[in-house]
Formats: sequence, C-alpha cells, structure tokens
Amino acid sequence: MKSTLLSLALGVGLSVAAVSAASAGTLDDVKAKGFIQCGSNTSLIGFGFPDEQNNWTGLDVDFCRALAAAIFNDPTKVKFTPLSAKERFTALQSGEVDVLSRNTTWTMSRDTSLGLKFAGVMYYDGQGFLVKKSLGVNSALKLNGASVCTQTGTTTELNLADYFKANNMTYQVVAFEKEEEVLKAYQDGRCDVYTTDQSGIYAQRLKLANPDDHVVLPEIISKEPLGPLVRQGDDAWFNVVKWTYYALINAEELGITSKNIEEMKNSANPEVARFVGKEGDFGTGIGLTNEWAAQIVKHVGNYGEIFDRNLGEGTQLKIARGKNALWNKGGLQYAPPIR
Ligand SMILES: N[C@@H](CCC(=O)N[C@@H](CS)C(=O)NCC(=O)O)C(=O)O
Repeated sequence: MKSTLLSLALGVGLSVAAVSAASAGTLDDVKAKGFIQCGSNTSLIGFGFPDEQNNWTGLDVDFCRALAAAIFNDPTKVKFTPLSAKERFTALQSGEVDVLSRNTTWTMSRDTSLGLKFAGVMYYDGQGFLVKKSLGVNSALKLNGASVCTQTGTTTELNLADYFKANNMTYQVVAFEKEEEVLKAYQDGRCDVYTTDQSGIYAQRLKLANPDDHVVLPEIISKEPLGPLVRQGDDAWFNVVKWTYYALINAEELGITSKNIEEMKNSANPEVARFVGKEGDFGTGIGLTNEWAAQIVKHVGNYGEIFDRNLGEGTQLKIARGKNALWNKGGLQYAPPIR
C-alpha cells in the first residue's frame, strides 16, 4: 500500500529505486553525436505530435528545436523518442534521451528523488474534466459515483483521488497505460468522465468523433506546471536547457522575433545587444557561441511565436495565453535577465 501510494505520488508507476546513474557531460555528448535526443509525447496535438510523414510539431517539440538552434545553429538537429507517461522518466534516467520535453508536471518528488531536475515551465496548466453533454452535468461537484477514465503514470491519478476525497465523493477509476486506450474507453462509453491536464483535454477532444458532443467542466483541480527536465548532476547541460527557456521568454519581452532578428542585431539597446551576442560573453559562459540566443529566435522564434504557432487563436486548439502570458502582461512567464 505504502509503495503504491508513493508511486502514485510520483505519478510514475515505478519505484524510486529505479533511479540509475546519470552520465555527466551531456552537452559534450550531444555536440559529438551532432543531434539532441528529445523525449516527446506519442501524439498530443499542439504539444508533441507526429504527422503521417513523421514531421513533428508542438510547443514541447519546438523547445527541443530551440535547443538544437542554440547548440548547432540548426533546428533540425534533433531526434524524437515518443514516450508514454509511464516510460518517460526511465528513458531520461537511463540516458536513452538527453532531455524530456513532454507535458510533464514539475512536482517535488520528480524534481528530487527521481534524480531529475526541471529547467522551467513552458506551460502553466491545471487538471480538468471532460464529460458527454448528454450526461447533463455542469460541475465536477456533481460527479459523485462517476466512472473516470485516466492514464497511468501521471499526476492525474493522485489529483483525482484527492479531489473526490476532499469533496466526499466516490468514483471508479478506469485507467490505461496508453493514451489511445483511455480516449477509446471514454468514446465507447466505458466511463462517464475523461480527466487530464486541461491542455490535454483541448487536444484530445479534437480526436473524438463529435467533439461538440462533449463539454469541459469549469473546475480546475490542480496546478500542473509543465516543462522540460534533465538528469541531476550535469550542471553544464542543465544550464543550456534552462537558459534556452529563458532566452525564449526574454526575446518576447524585448520584442525580438524571427522576423526582426537581423535588424535587432544592430540595436542600440544594451539589453538587446547582450541578447544577440554583440556585447558580453554570455554564450561562451554556457559552452556555446555568443550568437546562441539569436540563433534560437532566428530559427524557432520567441516564446510568444511558439505559443501562437502551436496553441494560439490561429490553430485548431485556440488556447488563450492566460497564465502563460508574460509577467508584465498579467501572466506568469518570467525570465531572469541576460547580463
Ligand atoms: N502532466 C501530467 C500528465 C501528462 C500526460 O502524460 N498526459 C497524458 C494525457 S493528455 C498524455 O500526454 N498522454 C499521451 C501519451 O501517453 O503519449 C503528468 O506529468 O503526469
């Protein structure tokens, strides 16, 4: 019982003893092999999604492309490993992937006892519920006795248990390891409710036969800060991953975009000059060239461009910036300065 609770708390479906030795020197390894091995989702629209030709798109995918742009000045120097929720941490611990960028929630246990380390929050999220309109329910508080479909190896399972317990309600869980099984079970009526991160609900709903027959309930029951992570004990690699994230945010704040990056290289603004590598030695300080940040924006764009391209109004997901707006625009996205 104790170990089940612990693995639920970790949202990993594994014991903590599965932590294996992390190899130091990932940045050197990546440079030597000439590409980044990026752990991604198997198929989540807007986050990590391969089409029939195996062209990958998504916010998490673009983060790995930004890393490749920073290191190689070439966003294509990345290979994707699709990972289920359950497989993802072992793949990072064992060195099968260099970085995990797959709608993964930053929690204390994952950030400490798993031997892993989160580098930032690419998407501030929270867990929600999807139900069929025909169920006639307009609040999660009316779900007493419901059957709920969910995926194993996620934070979703424990949040679900907490929420029903806190509200004195019972439920039956219908859980699967593979996402397509979860969605199929929901579609086939094997459960009343589908629960996951709200971003995931937006994305998965599009795969249902009649998306309009389903409604997202208003309650958000948890904090799900989703971001990239690496192995502990490799500060050089951690710095590159962390500052790639900060560069994306700082570029948006400074108004540096993929369209104006060449002009910005001549900007008189000292902050911009540091960003594009005209002043100071910031890139060499993390084992890259001083053009590292300019390369990211040139090839992949800033955070706002990545958000708009994958999730924004112009996409089928139509997700508002909300909490993912910059800190000076009412959101939570904030980066320390490059100086
Ligand atoms: N953010 C949560 C849930 C992440 C998660 O795996 N969500 C599911 C449901 S949207 C998913 O992405 N499944 C796709 C897959 O297994 O490839 C976590 O880190 O545990």
